Amino acid sequence: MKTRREFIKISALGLGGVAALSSISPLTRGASAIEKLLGLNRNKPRIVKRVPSYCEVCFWKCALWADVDDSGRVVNLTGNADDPHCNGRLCPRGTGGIGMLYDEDRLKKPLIRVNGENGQTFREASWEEALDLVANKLKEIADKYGPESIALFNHGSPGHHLGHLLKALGSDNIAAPSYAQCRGPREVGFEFTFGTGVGSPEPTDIRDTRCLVLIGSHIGENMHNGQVQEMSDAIDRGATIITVDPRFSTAASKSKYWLPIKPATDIALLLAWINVLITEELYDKDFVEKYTTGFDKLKSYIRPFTPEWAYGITTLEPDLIRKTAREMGSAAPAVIVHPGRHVTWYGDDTQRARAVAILNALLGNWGRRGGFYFKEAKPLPEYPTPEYPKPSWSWKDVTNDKYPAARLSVSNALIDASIHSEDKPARIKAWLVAGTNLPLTIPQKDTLEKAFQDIEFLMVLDTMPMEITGYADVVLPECTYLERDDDIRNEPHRELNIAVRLAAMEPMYDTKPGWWVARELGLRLGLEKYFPWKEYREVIEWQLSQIGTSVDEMQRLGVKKFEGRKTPLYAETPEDYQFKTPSGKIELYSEQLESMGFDAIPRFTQHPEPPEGYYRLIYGRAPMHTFSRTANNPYLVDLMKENSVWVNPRVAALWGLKNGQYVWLKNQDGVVSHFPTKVRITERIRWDSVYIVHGFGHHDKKLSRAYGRGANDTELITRVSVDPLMGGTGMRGNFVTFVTENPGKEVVS
Ligand SMILES: Nc1nc2c(c(=O)[nH]1)N[C@H]1C(S)=C(S)[C@@H](COP(=O)(O)OP(=O)(O)OC[C@H]3O[C@@H](n4cnc5c(=O)[nH]c(N)nc54)[C@H](O)[C@@H]3O)O[C@H]1N2
Ligand SMILES: Nc1nc2c(c(=O)[nH]1)N[C@H]1C(S)=C(S)[C@@H](COP(=O)(O)OP(=O)(O)OC[C@H]3O[C@@H](n4cnc5c(=O)[nH]c(N)nc54)[C@H](O)[C@@H]3O)O[C@H]1N2
Ligand code: SF4
Ligand SMILES: [Mo]
Repeated sequence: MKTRREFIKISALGLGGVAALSSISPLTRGASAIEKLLGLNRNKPRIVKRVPSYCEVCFWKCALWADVDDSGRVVNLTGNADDPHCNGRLCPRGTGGIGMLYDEDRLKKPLIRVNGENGQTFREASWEEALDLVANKLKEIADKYGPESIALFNHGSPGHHLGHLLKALGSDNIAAPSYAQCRGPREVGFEFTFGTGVGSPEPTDIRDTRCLVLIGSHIGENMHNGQVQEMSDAIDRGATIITVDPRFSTAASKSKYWLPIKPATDIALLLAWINVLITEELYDKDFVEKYTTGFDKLKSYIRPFTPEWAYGITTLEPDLIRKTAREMGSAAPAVIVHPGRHVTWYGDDTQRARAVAILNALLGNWGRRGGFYFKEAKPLPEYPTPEYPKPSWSWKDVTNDKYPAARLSVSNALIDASIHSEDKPARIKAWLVAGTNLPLTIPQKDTLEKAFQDIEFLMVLDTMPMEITGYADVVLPECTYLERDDDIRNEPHRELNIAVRLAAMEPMYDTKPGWWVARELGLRLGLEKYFPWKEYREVIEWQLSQIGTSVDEMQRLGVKKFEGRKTPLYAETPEDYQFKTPSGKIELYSEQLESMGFDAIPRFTQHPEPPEGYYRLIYGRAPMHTFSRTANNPYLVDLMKENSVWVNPRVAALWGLKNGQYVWLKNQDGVVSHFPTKVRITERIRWDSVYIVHGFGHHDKKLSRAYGRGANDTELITRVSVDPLMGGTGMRGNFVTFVTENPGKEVVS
């Protein structure tokens, strides 16, 4: 049924009940962007209470206070001074998070797909009707194909609630793009080396470091709050920053050394650095002796990989490679080679992360001040509910263990398992999607489209009419994070701490919290024993009582710190330290990988080069936006409304491009961006690459501020290099050229 799931532009509907922004926003119209951002209302509101929450604009989860005025509206957000994630300061996106609440384009009522005379549209529905429909569909599909045939794609807090529902139903086919499209390879690379992954927030002791090495990692544009603050403090204290990036990033501009590497060659640089550390005996000999295995094998393996060898590959001067390796060696152990975060680049990403891990190990910085500290989370008991039924299969079984080192579900494997072919019928039949805009998040649009056509049912829980909602059979409007209670944050950090998120105001429109949606569906599916509470506040209260606090106390504190770490922050008696690897040591040479048929030590392999007249498409972050989720935010749009394409002057001259001119980008497979983007001519990018900020080029017309603004990098990423170890989709092997005439593409999806 190829027409069963057309992309529906929600704009085709009269949504009704749309209050004008001026009547709902506490922020005076006409106020400047900064005034708006800071919540400086010209008619200063009277604050009557402040409610603790933590930010959902990105996954650093800064704890904050929501100021509520006498009419019950949130008017201002400020960082919680006791929070180790933000130290009392929100980033621009966090402050502008209030725009999520007052975005008049929000989803306001449940929507159900209907086949009408003029094709498919959505009609508004009551929650009762929409939930009944979802529950009936899930029941029908679970009865027919087993509950395992239902998958959940999620990112952020609603995922936990729907995950609980799905596990109670009997499926653990649950995936987030933060694994196979983001940090999965780094977790796996570090696990194979140190026995533990990196996790979030990264336990990098940046505030006390003497040397920070950033490989691609573009802190400063990547605005992960605590990290940015610590990096800025480290710079003030005179720390050396070394940035490896084909683009002169904000971080590069703060660096003593910028290494404008040829993209896709980082492993060669890492091997050369390892070579210098070993041949010049700059590594930490005691540390290596005590805690590592395989040093001798590494030493003989690394011999040919000199800076001169790497020069031919990376285009980086041998002298610069040596100098920077010496800087690291002399700062050790107060040195960090940052593990990065979005690391799904070229398909050999787990091995690149291994090379980063090996380099860190040689520098002896594990468990050392100014290196990596030992993070610890406050243990928090789960609210008691019955054990989940055991699923009879998961995505690993249907893919024949294709990605042997994947520890979490691989979203692209679940998508593949949703596609039907003659010889391989689809095993996944229905999707729940919560808090992830898959069409702008998952590369290879054609594959995703096939899955959209083949699945029998798609429910989306979102706050905005994003691209993903256009594919849904049922759209459920979640209220924003400021309008709901949610899970307690107990992420690891230097100090044990928790933060709460309590509803600061009543949900606007006919929107509901994720926990409520999960419970209502649970009740309809006969899973009431998994939801033995009425309000999520009861779960929070119970959990808090288990760790000696209460909602009352947390309402006053927002963040609570605890004594009683089980491990010291830094290694005190290193003799006793056991790594969680098979050998109990840091594995410089991985016999585990070797026995699985993979390289025991990372190897450099050449990746495809751009064809004549094409440039490598690289992408990243802008400080005032998060992925695609903020592109329509009324306050953040004032700071940046569209992306531009960074082009080297040599290339611009070759193509006769002018600064500010709009161009379309066309990739190696002939795919042209739906919308044009402005040319930004700058020496800050190598001639062989172009750069755009991810998250723009929205094609849902209901996004009144984001629609048609900028180019969408994801639609140009038609090729991926899949990491054979963990399934991560390397996305930087795509090449684009410029189209200066309007290709006049019909914008349908
Ligand atoms: N081309 C390309 N692809 C990428 C990346 C890239 O740089 N380029 N980056 C990758 C990385 S690192 C990551 S982590 C992922 C991120 O992937 P996603 O998390 O999918 O990113 P967003 O585009 O922000 O989509 C978030 C969705 O959640 C919705 N949302 C926001 N708040 C709430 C809420 O409170 N409740 C609910 N129910 N929904 C909410 C938003 O409206 C939006 O539809 O993307 C990956 N994919
Ligand atoms: N403002 C803001 N901050 C964010 C986010 C956001 O959406 N907005 N998202 C957060 C999330 S989930 C993540 S995962 C992180 C991602 O942020 P990071 O992990 O810091 O960075 P990446 O996205 O991997 O890489 C982007 C940088 O890599 C460079 N680059 C491209 N190709 C190569 C190459 O071959 N080699 C090298 N050495 N560099 C290369 C690009 O020029 C760019 O500067 O950001 C986080 N912080
Ligand atoms: S870093 Fe910014 S956007 Fe992310 S959680 Fe913190 S304040 Fe929010
Ligand atoms: Mo990410």
